[in-house]
Parts: sequence; structure tokens; C-alpha cells
Amino acid sequence: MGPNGPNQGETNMAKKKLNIGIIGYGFMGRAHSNAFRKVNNFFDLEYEPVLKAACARNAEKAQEFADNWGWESIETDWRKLIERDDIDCIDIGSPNNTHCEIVKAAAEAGKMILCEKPLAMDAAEGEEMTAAVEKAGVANMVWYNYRRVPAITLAKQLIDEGRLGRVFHYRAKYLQDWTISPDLPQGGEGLWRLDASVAGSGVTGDLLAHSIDTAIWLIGGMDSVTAMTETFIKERTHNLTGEKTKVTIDDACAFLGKFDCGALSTFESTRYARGRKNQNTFEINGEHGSLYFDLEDPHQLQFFDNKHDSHVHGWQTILVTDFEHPYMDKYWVPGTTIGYEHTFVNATADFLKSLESGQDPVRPSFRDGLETQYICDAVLKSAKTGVWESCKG
Ligand code: SOE
Repeated sequence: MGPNGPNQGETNMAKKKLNIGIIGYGFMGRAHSNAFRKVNNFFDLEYEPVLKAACARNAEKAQEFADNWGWESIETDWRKLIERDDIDCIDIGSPNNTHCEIVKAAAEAGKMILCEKPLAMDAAEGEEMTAAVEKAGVANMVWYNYRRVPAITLAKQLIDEGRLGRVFHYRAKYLQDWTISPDLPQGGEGLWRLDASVAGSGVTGDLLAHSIDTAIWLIGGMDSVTAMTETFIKERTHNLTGEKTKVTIDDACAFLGKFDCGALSTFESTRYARGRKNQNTFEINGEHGSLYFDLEDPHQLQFFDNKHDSHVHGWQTILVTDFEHPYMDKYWVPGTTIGYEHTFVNATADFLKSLESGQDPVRPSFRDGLETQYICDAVLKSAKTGVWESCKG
């Protein structure tokens, strides 16, 4: 490998085409489109995504999105998109309350499916969706993109290498501040995350679902939880009706969780942490060491290794940009960085790679997404009942 690293993406071999039909043109529609366009520039893969069709109800917006991101055609009805013979894979980036119906129809039509997180409005829907893709035998993945932050993937590697030993504690936070103003309306484009009838829940499904997905990937399943939630602003004007309407999402949520491995945990999330824009952190304390990650320093993984002599004990900061670090040999030279958008590029590469052998299905699958959904449901239930709830569905 030369000083500039391997030139991974550039080979002259003809690629197998994977025709994608995307549904939704918002934040996630953009993140996914960018990943489909970039993945073969960086990764050496047998498959190449083809941006075949973009689907949204509003034809003008769909066309504008398609023109901007290079989608070949548009549809305004997702059923038509699914019926198309030239589409191999349906990518869902539309609001949460659309996922279940689309997934069931797409699976029935034999399409591969990529679905934005959270998988579903609740576990009942998640079960239907998981059953649908498993019955159809189609490739499936949920876009829990933070698994593909190189520093988080490295954390997984260090845990799997046994460097932490038995895990005692897991401490996660996911903090934002964009809903503090009582003047912010709820509902409609961009603000459907504040409307529980569209989002399913508030920070639990939107933010804690990320923290939960990361946690169960790193240290295994969760047994039970006890939770509290709060809705600080009780009414907001609804964008679609202009009426002041009761707010039914959880603005903040905190819970205690017991993991199957015996670890005790705390999880906290809010959209009312003034100054915090997208702070996603975890600390894991094990018998032989600890790990700490903060998305505000995405290239750093903090590691305390107890095997060192006590007079040189201390937390070390691993700068996760070297060629031997996860994904980083595909990009630039050590010390240079990649961004949020590359977590989606990495996920796309993992998905395409899994199609090559067909032996090693990509994770998180819908079944993994369902596990997170069970935990979210248990959290929301416990916040109502005030008692410990099982996460086992
Ligand atoms: C909410 O603000 C949001 O956009 C989530 O929906 C994403 O999943 C998260 O990664 C960033 O924040």
C-alpha cells in the first residue's frame, strides 16, 4: 500500500447494475442519493447502484430532486414504482407511518428493501414488516447509519477482541435543541417528527432508537427497562390544519435498562438541551477497560486500557483515521477526515458487498430493527405504567 493508500474504487471490471427506486426526497432522500452516487468511487464492489426512479407525491418536487441528484425518472405513486420491472431495490426515506405498507407491497413484489430508521411506528408493525421480508426472502437493511461511523465500528472491534472484558455499565445520551421554541409548528414537511400520528413517537423512536441500535450491536440484547418521558410544550399549531393541536410526542425520555449480559445502563434523549445540536455519546465500562465516543468528535474514540502499568494509566485518544481503521482505507490519507454522509456511503457498500456472496446478510436487518422497536415500545410503555417492562416483545 503506497503513502496515499489503495485506490479502492477504480477498477475497469463491468459492474452488475442494481436499479434503485427511492421514495422520499427529504433529508434522508438526499443522504441516500449521495451514498448511491459515491459508493463505487470509493469501494471496489461487484455491484453498482443505478439511480433509476425517485418517487414523491408532488411531481414538481420529485422532478427537482431527481434533476439535482441524477435520478433517471420520477413516479408520484409508490405503488407504480414497486410495479416497475426495471426496479430491483426499493429505498424508503419517507415518513415513518408510510414504511409498513410500502415494505409489505415491495416484499410481495420480490424487491430488495432498504428502510430508514426507525423501522416502524411500533413493534406490531415491525413484526409484520420483518415477516414480509423474511417470507419473500429479499435482502433488507435498516439505515441505522451510526454503526458505520469508523470510530463506533472500531469500538465494536475492540469489544469483540475482548479488550473490555465483562461489561458493567453502558451510558448513552442523544441530545438536540431544535424544538425548544413554543412557536415551532408541528406536522407537515420537515416537521412530521413532531406529530406522533406520523412519527410513532418523539425522541424515543427518532433519537434513542439510534442509541439503542448502537448499544445492542456493541454489547448484546436488552432485557428490561424503566422509563420516564415528558412533553414540555403541550400544544403547537399544526401545519396542515392551522389549528392549535395537542402535542403527543415525547420531547424527552430517560430510561434505565438491564442488558442480557448483566450490564446496567442509562439512556437519555431530549430535543431541549440548549446548545446541543446532535450530540450522540456513549461510555462503556468493562472489567479491563472503558470506551467513550462523542459524535461531536466523530473521529476520536477514547479508550482506557487497564493492562498498562498503573503509573502510566490514563485515557488514550485514538484518532480513527488510519488505513487499518474500519472503512478509512477507502478514503484519504491518515489524519484526514470523512463526514456524516460517509456513514451512508459505508452502509451502502456493506449492503452491496452482502449481495456478492449472498452468504452473509447485511446488518442491521429488519429483524435487528425489530429488536430496537421492542425496546422502544417497552420504554414508552414503562413511561406510562411506571414499572419495569420486558424488552422481549
Ligand atoms: C432528527 O433531528 C434527526 O434528523 C434524526 O431523524 C436522524 O435520524 C438523526 O441522525 C439526526 O437527527
